[in-house]
Amino acid sequence: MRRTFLLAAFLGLGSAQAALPTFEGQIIYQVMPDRFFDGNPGNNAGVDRANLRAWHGGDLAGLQAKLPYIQNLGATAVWLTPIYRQQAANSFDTAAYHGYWPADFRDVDPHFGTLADFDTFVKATHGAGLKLVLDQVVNHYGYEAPAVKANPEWFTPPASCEASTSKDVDCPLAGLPDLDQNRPDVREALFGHAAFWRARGVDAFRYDAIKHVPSPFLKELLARDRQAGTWTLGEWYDADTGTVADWQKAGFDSLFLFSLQAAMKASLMGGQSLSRVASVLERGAELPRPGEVALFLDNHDVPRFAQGSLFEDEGQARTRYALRALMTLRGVPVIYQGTEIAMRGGPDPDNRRDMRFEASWTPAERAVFEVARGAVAARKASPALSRGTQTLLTVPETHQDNLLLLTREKDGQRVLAAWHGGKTRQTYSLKLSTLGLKTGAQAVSPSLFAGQNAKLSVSGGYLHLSLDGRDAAAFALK
Ligand SMILES: [Ca+2]
Ligand SMILES: [Ca+2]
Repeated sequence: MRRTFLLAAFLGLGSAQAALPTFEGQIIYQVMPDRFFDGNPGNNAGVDRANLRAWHGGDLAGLQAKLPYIQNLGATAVWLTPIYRQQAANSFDTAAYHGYWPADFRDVDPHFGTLADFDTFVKATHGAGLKLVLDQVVNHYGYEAPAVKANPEWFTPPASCEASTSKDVDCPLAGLPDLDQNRPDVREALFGHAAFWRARGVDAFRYDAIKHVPSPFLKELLARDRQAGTWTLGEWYDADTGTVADWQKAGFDSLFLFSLQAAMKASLMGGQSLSRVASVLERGAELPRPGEVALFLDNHDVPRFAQGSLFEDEGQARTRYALRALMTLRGVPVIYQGTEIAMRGGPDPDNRRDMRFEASWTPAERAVFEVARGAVAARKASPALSRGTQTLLTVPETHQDNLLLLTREKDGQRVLAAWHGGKTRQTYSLKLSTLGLKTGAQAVSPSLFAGQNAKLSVSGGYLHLSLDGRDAAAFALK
């Protein structure tokens, strides 16, 4: 930061030209702490692991104990779903284990530990070389939070919701007590929450449910984050490229690209044409900062990726394919705990089953993990894959259902990524001029991903590509 400033000053640019916060090159691992690892049975009040709607006992101590696991996978950052103090009561027979029913935005829920435990955890995370992304709720309190009765004036009155022309913003989300950000005291409190966690060493915020929060407030919040160097990632459920682009222009560093998640699920898991994915990637030029956009296969709000196949082995095979494919794309990959072993599960709360670690894995789950680890390592080892520009190649129409090709380029290094959605191994011979690809003749090149039988060669103006069924590969291009 200081160096950037000095360089800017030297160039006479002034501090306003300081670099924007960036996560390009990072790989985020998403953790739901209650469902990750129990490091302290002493804080397990009300825990019932047989009930998916109850607390399960995972905590900050457990997460800290498992940082080596996250490092071993190769992730460089951890995103925690909210760890705030939650409402004590259940709502709809569900406990607040997920963290989205806050009662105190400046405290840690006792199920997760204490503020002191959080500070220790931040030190450990940074000591392990990982960045920390904290989930921030700015739209609502929990249904049963004491503040709802103590300070009813903080919340949007029912009449405002009825009269509103922006019902998404001014009406309660799932009936949750909706904060009125038009009030200066509410705004100041929310700015203060961000400052509170920033001061404890958090590197980035994931802002929950931004579709339901007024834009003028969000913009001011984001301006403060940017000023402080905090990277921001917004969750606009179902966002497509246009929504992500709009919000990057409005001050978010990143949003989750839900349209790509839906396309990857339909194509790579569901067996639909890869042209669905291509049609999302074709819009990449609309994004002001494509390298920052968060890319994911699943999360805690959608059914598990592997659940897209009825059969466990197919779910695992297609998850291996999708994890490799994800690591070839421009953006910031986010891996939800358990996706690296193709955990199954339907909609909430079934997509929040307890994480299982090495000792309880089947050989097939271990194989998925090794593919994930290998693909992450290959991405990190390649500047082109981590931070390169991305160009979608024009695949001949006869192959568009089963083949997707793109190049990534950085500092003169180029990588060709190939996704093959066919059921069996196939060799493609494609005319370079048709693909719009300029490359010199070269010898056979193996994939950058370890343990994969994929080959690329170029001869006589043709690209020859050989890939196993449902697999994605990445080749260094000369
Ligand atoms: Ca515990
Ligand atoms: Ca709202």
